[in-house]
Amino acid sequence: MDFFQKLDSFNRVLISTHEQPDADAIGATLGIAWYLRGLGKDTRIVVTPRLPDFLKFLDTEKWIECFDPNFHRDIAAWPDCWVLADASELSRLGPLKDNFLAAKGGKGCIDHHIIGSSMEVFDFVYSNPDASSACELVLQAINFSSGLSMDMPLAMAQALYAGLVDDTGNFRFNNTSHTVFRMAASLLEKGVKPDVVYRSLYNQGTLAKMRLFGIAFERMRLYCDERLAVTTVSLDDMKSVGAVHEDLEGLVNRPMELRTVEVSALAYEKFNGSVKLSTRSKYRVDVNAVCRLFGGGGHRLASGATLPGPITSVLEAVVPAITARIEQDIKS
Ligand SMILES: [Mn+2]
Repeated sequence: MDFFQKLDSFNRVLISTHEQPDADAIGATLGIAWYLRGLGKDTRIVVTPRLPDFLKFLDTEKWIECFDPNFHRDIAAWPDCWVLADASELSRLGPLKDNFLAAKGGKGCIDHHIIGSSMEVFDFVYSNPDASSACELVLQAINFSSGLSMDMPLAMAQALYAGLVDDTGNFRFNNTSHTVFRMAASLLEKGVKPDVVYRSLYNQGTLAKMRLFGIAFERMRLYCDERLAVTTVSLDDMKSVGAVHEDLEGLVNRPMELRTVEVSALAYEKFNGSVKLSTRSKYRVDVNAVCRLFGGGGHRLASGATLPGPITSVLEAVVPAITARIEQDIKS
């Protein structure tokens, strides 16, 4: 199925992604917008709650709108097609979900997460859980690997490159295929500077973020013969150092640096009183299976879920579930 062929019959395309967008989410929405605008289509990108500061360098044309319930009151009426990139599970849309459901036009999705429960709402789906990133899927959908001669603006190439970089953990995770490297090389030929993207994505931290990581590491606990690392962050923790939720980006990956750790779990409080659980696995343990028990999803080695608070009751449920999964998946 050709993703962009499906979009061909539409003229006003709205592009959205999951809540708290990361580099892949933003890169993919921008990549799609650049491509469709090149075809003369009208596009808008709406994200929630906002475009993180460290990703603003990707939005060179300032296309990205932050969802505002008042300003975007009639957003559902605007598109003749609404596309989700890097998300297919509607619960991950946050406050955009109701508008998405209310929209009358076509609905599509391009995503590399393990397919969730809400697929019947889409008219067309371009999905492959083996792809490293939504940006890889966008590049595949525009036939980029065979389209070196394609005229691609630098800003589009840079946005898609940022998604490849971030979702492969800087080309280190097991989703780093030869296809990813070929695509990355082709994007460099369009003028992308890897050091510029690297500095923009990873060297934009604040003292508040580093202090927050300090609090989290200080409190980190190991379970299950030190194979499970659990970190927690409360709203009070964030307040005490002046940090915000986007400062949590990257935290869940850090305990993976410990030799014995197979799974890292981070639980943090959201403003609405619920707790977001974020999990990472080195390579043996299926953390997606665990997150699904709690209504979440994602990838085999990187998944998440949202549970009712407080954090202590989340840990009471989650730690035994992850421990059981570690014992099931690692037969020593
Ligand atoms: Mn992604």
